[in-house]
Amino acid sequence: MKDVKLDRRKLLTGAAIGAGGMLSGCDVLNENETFRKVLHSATDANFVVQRSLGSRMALAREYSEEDRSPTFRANGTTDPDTPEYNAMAENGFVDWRLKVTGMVENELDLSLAEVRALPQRTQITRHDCVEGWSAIGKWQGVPLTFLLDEAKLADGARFIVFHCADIYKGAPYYESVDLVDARHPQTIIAHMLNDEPIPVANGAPLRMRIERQLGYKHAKYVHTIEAVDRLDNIHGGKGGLWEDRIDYAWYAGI
Ligand SMILES: Nc1nc2c(c(=O)[nH]1)N[C@H]1C(S)=C(S)[C@@H](COP(=O)(O)O)O[C@H]1N2
Ligand SMILES: [Mo]
Repeated sequence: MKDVKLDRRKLLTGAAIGAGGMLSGCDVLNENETFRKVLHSATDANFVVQRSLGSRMALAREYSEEDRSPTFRANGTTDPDTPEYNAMAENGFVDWRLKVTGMVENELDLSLAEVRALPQRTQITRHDCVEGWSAIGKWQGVPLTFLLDEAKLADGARFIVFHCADIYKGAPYYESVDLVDARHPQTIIAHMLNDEPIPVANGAPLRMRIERQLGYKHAKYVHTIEAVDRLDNIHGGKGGLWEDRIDYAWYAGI
């Protein structure tokens, strides 16, 4: 039993390096009778391994073009409306910069054009807001894992923080995830929604898609991505604006 658990952990960890390989690995394991029994026997340790690596790396469902919502509802800040933001919006965001800073060996400072020229991923997914609405949209952007590799995470980096250009009722909006979600294949920094540049209401010019978590984790208006080893010294210390403000869960997995 113990050996099997260790094997599974090793497989999952190894496969996590190439996300595509991971899924086929899981599929193959699930077809294996012994493995199914082991999983269903669900000792605590097995459950933890399954939950922490297997299910967290699984892909969120992707939809077809016809499934898209006629309009993608906007929520929270729908226009940062600061002088700096308005000036950049008027200019089609040619002056927007995306910085990757903190615990990295190679800081990045990219223009929107440079972001658009990096490797891209497109996905049609469902956004679930904790307030009780959902919308399906098509997002295109750069996998966050690619940016983190370009920036070379320093040893000890544990969380990725997204800093946003809007002040929401008095505090700057921000969010954060651990490295599992940061490196999830569907975690992208998007610049397109439904084949158009993202509208201001939905986070122009760059917003996160964290597909395995609830809507408030998907930071809009992102200007800085920061790698850190702790969250307790950032803003209210709980890893996000809503976490600080009204105790929303930091891990909002779906
Ligand atoms: N910068 C920023 N990001 C944000 C918010 C916000 O107010 N400011 N609201 C969050 C919430 S609660 C949701 S549901 C989604 C809404 O994204 P949408 O406006 O594209 O629907 O953005 C999230 N990201
Ligand atoms: Mo939300």
